[in-house]
Amino acid sequence: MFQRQKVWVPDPEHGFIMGCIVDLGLDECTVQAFDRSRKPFVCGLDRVYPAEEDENKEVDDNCGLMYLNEATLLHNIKLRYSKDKIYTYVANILIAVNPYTELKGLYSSETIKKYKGKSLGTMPPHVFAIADKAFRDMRVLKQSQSIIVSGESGAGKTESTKYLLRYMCDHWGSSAGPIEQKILDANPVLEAFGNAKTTRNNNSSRFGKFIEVHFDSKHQVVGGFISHYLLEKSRICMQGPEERNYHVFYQLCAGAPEKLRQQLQLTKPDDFHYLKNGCTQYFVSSNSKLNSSQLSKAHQAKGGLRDPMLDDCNDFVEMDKALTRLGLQEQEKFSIYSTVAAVLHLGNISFEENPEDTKGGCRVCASSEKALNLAAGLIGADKEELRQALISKVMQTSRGGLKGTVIMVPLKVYEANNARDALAKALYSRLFDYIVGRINRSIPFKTSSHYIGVLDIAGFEYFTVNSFEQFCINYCNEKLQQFFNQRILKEEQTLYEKEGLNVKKIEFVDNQDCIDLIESRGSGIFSLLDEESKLPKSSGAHFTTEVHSRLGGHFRLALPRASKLRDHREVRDDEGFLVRHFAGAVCYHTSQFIEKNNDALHASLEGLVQESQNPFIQVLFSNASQQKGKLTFISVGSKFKTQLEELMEKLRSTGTNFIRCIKPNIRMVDHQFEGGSILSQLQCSGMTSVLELMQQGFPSRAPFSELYNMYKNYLPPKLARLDARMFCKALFQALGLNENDFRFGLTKVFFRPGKFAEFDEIMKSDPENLANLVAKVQKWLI
Ligand code: AOV
Ligand code: MG
Repeated sequence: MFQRQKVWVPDPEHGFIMGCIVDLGLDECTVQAFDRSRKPFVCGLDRVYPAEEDENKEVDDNCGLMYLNEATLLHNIKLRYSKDKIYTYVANILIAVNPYTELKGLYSSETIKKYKGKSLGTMPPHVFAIADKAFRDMRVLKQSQSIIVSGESGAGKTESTKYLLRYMCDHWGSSAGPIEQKILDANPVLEAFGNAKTTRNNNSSRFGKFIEVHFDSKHQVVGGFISHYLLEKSRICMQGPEERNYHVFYQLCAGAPEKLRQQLQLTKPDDFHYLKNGCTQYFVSSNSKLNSSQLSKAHQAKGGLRDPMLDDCNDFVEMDKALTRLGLQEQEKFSIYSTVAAVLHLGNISFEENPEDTKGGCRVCASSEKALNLAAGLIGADKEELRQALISKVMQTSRGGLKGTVIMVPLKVYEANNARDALAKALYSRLFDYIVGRINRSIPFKTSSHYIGVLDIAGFEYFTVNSFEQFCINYCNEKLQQFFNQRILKEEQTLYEKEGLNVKKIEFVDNQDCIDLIESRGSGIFSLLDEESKLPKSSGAHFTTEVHSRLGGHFRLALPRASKLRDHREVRDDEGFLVRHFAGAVCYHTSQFIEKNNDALHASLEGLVQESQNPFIQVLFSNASQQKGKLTFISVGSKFKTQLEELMEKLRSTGTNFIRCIKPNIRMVDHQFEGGSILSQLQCSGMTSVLELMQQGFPSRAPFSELYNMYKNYLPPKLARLDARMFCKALFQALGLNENDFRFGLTKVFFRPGKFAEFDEIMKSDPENLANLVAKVQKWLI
């Protein structure tokens, strides 16, 4: 750093702003922003970054910048975004900024054709380029590949995933074949059942997925396989303000044929308790066959919340067609829709205190008899049995370790509400499992040589209040981050080896300690939670105390004592704990951890669904964790841990590609770049730590041909006639550059941080200097 140097300094709103150093201290400096309305200010040198000389220069790959740091990265993305170039590389990692508008031709069949068979970097950055790289690597290296798509809610993961799949299932720009079509058809179905409108994204995926496309030895698509993770269950019974339940509920109400709606007794969303807690709009295209009152209702929904992508009526038709193409017969579809309707009718059963019950039990409200009847009919249970299972539970007394008599314990109103919601959640989540399984059965493969897997899973999350869901997703992101670091590092090192550079090993901060804190068998947070659940009187407060007393002192764990919630409410110690994740510290509220970790039904309800007269419901619950009357408790956390381990195993065995999606603004509008939030997304996705990691090696790199073209006009024609590699060698030799600052690879020159810029400066400095230089080069050549 030097006086008058052009630099980037941190700014909460824009991420960074440009200025120049007016006073330089030992570890601080004073900067005058170019925006003269700001007064000069002091800034720590560790947060000040050198800026590129030409501030309008943008590059496809950030590694082509002279200074590679988080500020120049952010600026490059911004410049490109303003020109509708939403994709940018950092080496092989693709950064994708959500344009929130259709960009003409960006995903057309012609574009697909252009990317087929081209190596990365020869065409402008694109998701298609990543898909093609994965495909070529699979063929050449004979190894399965994975593409990890990450980013926060609304960043564009699911859309990117769809484009990747379309590219892979595309026959060189022509239409998809029958298996490919089925793989593509999985999507509208998964979105209907697993996506919902949230305040962050009108079509938010409320589950994670890993979609494998399998290829035979001739590299033809032969089938697929989908794994899914952590469907959000709380949404089935309750949604936040302005949010909706899963799309399928509204699709059925809006788009199902009249006969089906009558059979299932489906009316408008406002009639259902499970749909009216959030926003009840449903979206209908004007050419649908609804009666006039429904239509006018639907059109009222056309306000600011209406999303052009959401059309419940049309989406039902598309989803239904997709199910048919996937091979589902009318009967099977009917069973699926009936289960969805069963959930809705269940939700309409309410309870009240039973004055006749001396033990404080409850009864079904008289006004809910119809709903009880409908729900029982749809799940194939006797109405009275369903009533009993909802308002009481069977328990076995035990004395001195001996099993005693079976007794019926009446439930209080709130307990009956919980039991009803638990049944609704179990029905819906089992239905979701069934649908994924059913899709998999329709895209089977007998032989598969290799596959390309695409992972679409939520990124690191921190909200005002963070609960079990955030804990699980952030745990997953710790694992993925570790994997990312290991892979990127390995890639850098492989590249150095391939290019014949002799570089010492790069070190990075491993987050294994954080992973251990969460997942260690016996002593990790998940284990403590499972232990707590098995106690006769478990409680969130006791669990929290256990976490602090057994794990206190761990570097990554802290009391949330000092922290205040954003609503300025103090958090008490027993309310939770704080974990220092790689992307920042998150305070978790533990009050609902125990319930959310346990998705088992109580014995009477479990018995009810197992003995259902409806064969479809029986199938849904056939693999329940019940062994001869004994419930084996498999917690949500431990199930996720196992699933995640399987996923990591798969990822480790594949070649990997990363796509980091970025949400440009929270208003979900086009052409608005909120620098501060984008910078924080880059930090959370581990991009800035990649830059740090690269700083230890040779982050800036330029192919010989590029350097040649950049500088040939500065030198006399005689020198400019040399071949590119020779030209560069001569130049570097003559300049007497320090060997430690750069390396010659086979195809590129690699620079240590900042050294590319120094070199550039020498080249463009005064003519006298250059004349000396030319003389030196000529001497060296002789
Ligand atoms: P997400 O998958 O990352 O969020 P989506 O892929 O659903 O986000 O994208 C959110 C919305 O942004 C989409 O519905 C589109 O309207 C728009 N969008 C995204 N990518 C593009 C693109 N390439 N071109 C045009 N519009 C786009 V979440 O599932 O909520 O974590 O849970
Ligand atoms: Mg999504």
